[in-house]
Amino acid sequence: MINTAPEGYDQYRENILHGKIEMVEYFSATVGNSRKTMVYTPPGYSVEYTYNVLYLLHGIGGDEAEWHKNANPQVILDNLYDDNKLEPMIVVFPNGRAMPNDRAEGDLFDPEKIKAFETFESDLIHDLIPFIESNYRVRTKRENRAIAGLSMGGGQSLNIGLNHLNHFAWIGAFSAAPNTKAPEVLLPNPSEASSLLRLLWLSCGDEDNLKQISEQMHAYLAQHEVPHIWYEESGGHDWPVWKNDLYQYSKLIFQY
Ligand code: FER
Repeated sequence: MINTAPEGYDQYRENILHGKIEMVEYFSATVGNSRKTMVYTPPGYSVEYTYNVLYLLHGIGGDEAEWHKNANPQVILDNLYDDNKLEPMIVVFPNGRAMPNDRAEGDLFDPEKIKAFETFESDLIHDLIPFIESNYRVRTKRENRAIAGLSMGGGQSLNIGLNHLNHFAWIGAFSAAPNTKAPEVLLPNPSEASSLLRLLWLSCGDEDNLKQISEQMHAYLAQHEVPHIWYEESGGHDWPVWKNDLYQYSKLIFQY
């Protein structure tokens, strides 16, 4: 049983160590131009140490700044460190719409824009991860890499994560959207996936119209005995749910 995040979990604390969140750019051979991503480095970030990395993805209406603008993830994470509930990790907030104009403007359901959420798989694996690994002190084994996201980004996390279990051991989908591939496509070999996964997390608000996507995945996982967490919480397709998910999920990853 997962309890809702305690009161104050998302309130800025004055007298603690704080991490840093900043915008950086990397070159994407996949897209053919320079792309933006936000990167959070934890309190006390030091080149003396090596870090785990969580890639945290946005929804259909967002971009690399969506989490930062709506959820103050740096505050949630700083507080978790202060409470000794988090393994040190860098959190990368990419832009999951991998196309030359990746702004969240115009018709967000334009097929070209939806396709760009698929193209991101290549951008992440071939461009962004290598950039992070050559510019930050990070650990590079699969057990040191996690992927999670909300809605469209939740679908991406399942599609990309389960297709690259050699890259990711910790996978989380918050309110996964209909871009999520069919469970039997994502997990053709459930027992192999089970042995590689350290955490497979699904969550969704009970008032979310997209809940059946998560329920369908959960049913398949249960049927094939793939260990996972299915966390149905109160709420809709909205930030209070995703902030709570970040709080809950981030505590579970990189616990070896
Ligand atoms: C859809 C409904 C919702 C869909 C995507 C979404 C690709 C994404 C929602 C979000 O990211 O918040 O039919 O199809």
